[in-house]
Amino acid sequence: MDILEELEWRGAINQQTDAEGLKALLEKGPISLYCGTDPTGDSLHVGHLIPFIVLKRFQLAGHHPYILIGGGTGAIGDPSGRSTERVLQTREQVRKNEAALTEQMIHLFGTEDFHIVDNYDWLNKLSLLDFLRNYGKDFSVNSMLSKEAVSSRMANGISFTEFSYQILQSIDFLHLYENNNVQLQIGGADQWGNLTDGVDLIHRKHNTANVYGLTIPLMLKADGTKFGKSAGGAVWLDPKKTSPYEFYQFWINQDDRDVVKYLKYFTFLSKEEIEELEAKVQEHPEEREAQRRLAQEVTTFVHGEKAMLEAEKISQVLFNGCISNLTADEVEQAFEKVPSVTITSDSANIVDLLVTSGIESSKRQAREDIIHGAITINGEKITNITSMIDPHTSFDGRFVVIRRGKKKYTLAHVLDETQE
Ligand code: 545
Repeated sequence: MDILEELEWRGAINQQTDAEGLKALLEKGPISLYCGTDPTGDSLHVGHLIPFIVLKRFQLAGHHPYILIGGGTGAIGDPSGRSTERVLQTREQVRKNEAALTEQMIHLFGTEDFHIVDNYDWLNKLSLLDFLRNYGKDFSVNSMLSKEAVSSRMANGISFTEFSYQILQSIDFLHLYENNNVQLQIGGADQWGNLTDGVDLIHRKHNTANVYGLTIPLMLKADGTKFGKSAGGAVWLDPKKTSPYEFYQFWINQDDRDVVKYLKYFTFLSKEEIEELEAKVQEHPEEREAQRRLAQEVTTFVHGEKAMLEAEKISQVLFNGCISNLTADEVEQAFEKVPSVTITSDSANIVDLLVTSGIESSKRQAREDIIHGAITINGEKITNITSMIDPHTSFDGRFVVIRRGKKKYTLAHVLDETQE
């Protein structure tokens, strides 16, 4: 399979400006291609990841990827896929987000044969008169109005600023074509209008240029809900926003109806491996091997193998209850989403601890639960109401994990006296 056949098989092609032309170009050898992202936030989420995985596939096939971080366009705001006008970001905000995204990209792509460019470098130098004379003349307002991103905003309104966005993204493609011989731009389906504009602009400036656009379908879920959301909101690539454990859980919990589609989209497993997993979904869906493989692969790609193994260990430990096997950092990740309380580091009687931390409403209730074996501290059942709990002895003295009943966890953060 060549790269286009592979993308086709993976379901990763939505529209192309000239499928035959691109095929012929790729047959001749490696090309340079790009995908852009605007620093409108400080992290990508799993939805944004899609075209960058395709970019990575091109890289693995020997092509030269460019990632454009839109320091210039991010200061304007792409109307594509949005029903309302954006609030302008400050230059400082854009810069901060840019630094965070750049770090994320380096992490995903490595440092070899991969380039990051910032369109602020050239867009910022463009004077208004040059913009209108050199580029504005190549755009017809009529055709700009017909673009989905603009026409869909006719009722709500769109500023001249956002209306001009498509010209800026086209100037980028032209710039990268002229300076870096970039011949292909890829993006999500919402970027189609911007991509075709760029191709048209390049053709106006260079009649015989071989340049192409390719979009990737937006991901849909079998149950009709939006892809990329978990109970806590978007699933981010930044481990501070979505822990690797939570990230892993997002993938392992995918539906049987979606899992093969996601293996094709989000992993670098071969056709043979994915077909084998597909057969397993049919024959032994209860084993959830395809989901486990999906979670392992994507978590390793985004967070590295060590974080993936940690996420697996946490999942296992929470399943079998042996939490004493966790390190303090793992405890922090595992119980990030459960209610938490703060306790002092003094040794305390179990009944007092449960009441002062608010886990039990009264001492009588606490005693009853202890006697009935419903209370577990750090994975150990406590049945004696006179037991003393010493926070220094568990998880580097940072946490005490309290469980009431089968599943109700509370994470007690131990006050660090050295910081008071
Ligand atoms: C700017 C200048 C260029 C080429 C592209 C751009 C960016 C493009 C755009 N892309 C989206 C985006 O989202 C914000 C990410 C927040 C961290 O707006 N005009 O920047 C998304 N993109 C990835 C996919 C997308 C797209 O980053 O293309 O379709 C989402 O899947 O919406 O010269």
